[in-house]
Amino acid sequence: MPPSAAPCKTRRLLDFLFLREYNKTMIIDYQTAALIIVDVQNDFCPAYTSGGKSHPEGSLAVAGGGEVCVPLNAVAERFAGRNGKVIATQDWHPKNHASFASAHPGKKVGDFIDLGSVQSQILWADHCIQGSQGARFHDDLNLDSVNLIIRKGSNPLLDSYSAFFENDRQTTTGLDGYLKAFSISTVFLGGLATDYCVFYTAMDAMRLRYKTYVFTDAVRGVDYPKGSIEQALGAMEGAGVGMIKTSDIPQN
Ligand code: VGL
Ligand code: ZN
Repeated sequence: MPPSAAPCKTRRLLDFLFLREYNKTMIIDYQTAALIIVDVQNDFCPAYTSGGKSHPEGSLAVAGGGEVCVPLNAVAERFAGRNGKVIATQDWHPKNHASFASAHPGKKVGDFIDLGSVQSQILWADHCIQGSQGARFHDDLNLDSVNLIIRKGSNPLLDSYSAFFENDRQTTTGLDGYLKAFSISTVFLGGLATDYCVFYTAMDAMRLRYKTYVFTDAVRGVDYPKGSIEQALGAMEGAGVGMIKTSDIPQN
């Protein structure tokens, strides 16, 4: 359940005063904050060349997917330099995963099905298959600052959009335990895709009572069904997620 409206309003007012009045400089306690980089993987990115190596378009490419690398690298370096935690997630499906249209004869990409406890699971093109090139992180994402990699979506029968829980909303990925073990109470999110894995991660973070921010310049979305990016951004904001830019993080 999202927290009640009152704290959200207060929170938005505080963010407003804080970000505007203090010249958009956030003060971050890196001991209690973590950066979560969601699914910046080849299959979610258009074709690109990096270090002389060309990569084909990913099977579930989102427009501008690779563009999140530069701003996220900058924030990750900042966190790592202050001994803050940086977590990266990886969609990591077995072949024939239940979220693939190919696993359901007669169904096609974009169809919806009921999947056990999960109603209206969208069927995707095969993507992020364990060990494949498409499942690897984008080559321009700097992993040097990353403390922990969480792989999700490995249950062949269940999808996992959120970095915290599988789509049954109950099975943990272990991320909440990790963050709690380090007394982390604030999370900053960026990555792919705005309307799926970033959205579900942000909503779960709120449900788990983390103070939650999304970097609007460091996310890109699928926008299927049409309008789902706008809807996801609106729902996150309505739930009290702070919408900020990576440039709001002080770089000095
Ligand atoms: C994602 C669709 C299917 C995501 C993962 O990372 O947003 N979207 N699997
Ligand atoms: Zn997936």
